[in-house]
Amino acid sequence: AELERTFIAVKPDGVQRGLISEIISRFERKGYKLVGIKVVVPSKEFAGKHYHALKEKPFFNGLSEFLSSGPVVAMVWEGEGVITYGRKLIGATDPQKSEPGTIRGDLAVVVGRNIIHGSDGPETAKDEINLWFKPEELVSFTSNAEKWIYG
Ligand code: YYY
Ligand code: MG
Repeated sequence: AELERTFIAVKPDGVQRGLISEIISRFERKGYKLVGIKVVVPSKEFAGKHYHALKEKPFFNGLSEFLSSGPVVAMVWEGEGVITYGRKLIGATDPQKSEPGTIRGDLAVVVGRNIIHGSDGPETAKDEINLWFKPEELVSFTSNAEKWIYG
């Protein structure tokens, strides 16, 4: 299996609502591998760095405030196609437009409280993983299930 990695975070609303295990299980059951995880309360400045691409948007300040309002579960998931397929598992940005069966479609109602973040491409995945994790906080291992997931 190819070493593609993406950054996934359960936002403060998902943590407060008790949805950490629900979100982890959707990635885990799919066959993706968890290679890094921690619980952090990001500062507003750090949240702004994470969302730097959106700094001109009218919702940027509220978004940075929200991400820094409580514990976030920061994760790195690995597997074939995990960046693109991870976004499919998550669903559209606005939960009103997310398909049923997706995380946001099943578990969220409004765009400002959409419970989960996922990197949107290879470059952002690399940048976000580097922003949130030190190299030594990530593991590399072969899971015994891989031969059954990938053949
Ligand atoms: O990658 P994704 O989270 O699906 O959406 P982005 O366009 O990157 O926006 C990041 C974040 O900003 C989104 O998850 C909710 C919030 N947001 C908002 O509050 N209002 C909008 N109109 C658009 C996005
Ligand atoms: Mg995004």
